[in-house]
Amino acid sequence: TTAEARPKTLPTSALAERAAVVLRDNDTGSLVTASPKLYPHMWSWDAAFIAIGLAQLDIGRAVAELDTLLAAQWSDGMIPHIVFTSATGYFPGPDRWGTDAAPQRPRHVRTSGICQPPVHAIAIRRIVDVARRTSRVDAALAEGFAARVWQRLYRWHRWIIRYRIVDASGLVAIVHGWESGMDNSPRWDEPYSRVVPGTNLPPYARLDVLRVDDPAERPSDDDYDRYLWLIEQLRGVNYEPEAVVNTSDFLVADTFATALFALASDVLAELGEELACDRDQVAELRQWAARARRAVALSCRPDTGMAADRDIRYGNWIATPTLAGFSPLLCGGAGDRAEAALLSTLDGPDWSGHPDLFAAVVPSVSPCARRFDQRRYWRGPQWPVLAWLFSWAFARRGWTAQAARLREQGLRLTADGSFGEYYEPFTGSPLGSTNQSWTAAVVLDWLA
Ligand code: 9WN
Repeated sequence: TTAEARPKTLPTSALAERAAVVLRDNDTGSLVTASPKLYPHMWSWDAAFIAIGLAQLDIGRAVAELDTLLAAQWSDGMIPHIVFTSATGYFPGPDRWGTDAAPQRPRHVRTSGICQPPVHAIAIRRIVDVARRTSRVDAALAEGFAARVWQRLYRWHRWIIRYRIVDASGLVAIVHGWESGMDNSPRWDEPYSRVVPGTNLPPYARLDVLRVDDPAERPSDDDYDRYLWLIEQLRGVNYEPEAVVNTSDFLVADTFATALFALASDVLAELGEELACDRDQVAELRQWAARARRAVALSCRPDTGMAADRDIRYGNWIATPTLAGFSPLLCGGAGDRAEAALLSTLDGPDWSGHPDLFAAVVPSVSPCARRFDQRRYWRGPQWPVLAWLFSWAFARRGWTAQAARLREQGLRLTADGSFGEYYEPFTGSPLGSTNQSWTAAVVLDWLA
């Protein structure tokens, strides 16, 4: 397929209008679902990006979105990866998760029992910044909200420190690929190859494959057996956080989640200073950020300079070339020379500078890698939401030109107004879900 096969490019005003309509249409009143058909619930890291988009429309609605998520926080501090609505079209739903017996669960709403990357402080930062530019009333609203929920965010970060820094790497550990947000990334192939579903895995029927054009855009059935088997293991220990880490067959140190934790801890500390929150807690956050940043820098492979994950159960580094390798660029700490080298790798022909890409947006896996698969989910396609994350982090780090380029190329990718969940890198066609809320949200922010 050639670029000519692409749908039309909408003018900016029409694109923004359409993005707003997507968020409005996916709004149930108290939450914006991740997408209309494929994901009819609230996802933790989606909600953060969605709130950033909502801030361009209505600060009050943006704040309400995060309030809904934070109200589902578990009593130990964990923010669950899914807050379920009453919709039934997604599997695994709340019955399969079986969190109702976990003592830490919220009482008013059903949730999953794992978490997702801690990007929420970034959303609050962005909402406050946007609100300060719109009006005094908005600024007061956003700052009041930030002050009110700051403690909750602190407890979320403390939960990660308490329960998820479990080996000498100092990286944040995950117990399920879903916790990384990059479910079937080749990053997890090796650890998943060692997860052997028991013969007592209860039967199930996938729904996700019915909601996309082609099942080859989604994880495989073998992957799903493993995903579901891990849920059985988590249920087996009733989601008790220490037992989860001790028993899960999947226990991996995630360098990308660690970079986001470092970045978000710094952002939260900064907000804490602005809002005169508890000084000791602010100091703790700074320490956590520094430790996480160091861990990410130490995970970099000497040959490529790219950050790596670590299989904690088996004690080996996983150096598969995925966009997670660029984690140090999000949080800093690797040193100027290493960062410059990593930036040129990012812009180079193996990545965003690959000559055949429709838009110069970092693909989830290098098109030159053996395991690259241009249509399958986290195994090659481009994800606009990640382009936004890098562009925001780059702007914050003062890399204005790189940030602007990512924005421009992210908008090129999304200009047809379909708001794909992810995109085929060579043709730029949307894949997975369309009208995906977080894609609409980041487009709105880019267009502001
Ligand atoms: C499982 C909602 C979520 C995103 C994840 C993405 C996908 C779920 C799924 O959708 O994961 O959590 O069923 O595939 O991988 O990053 O948060 O958009």
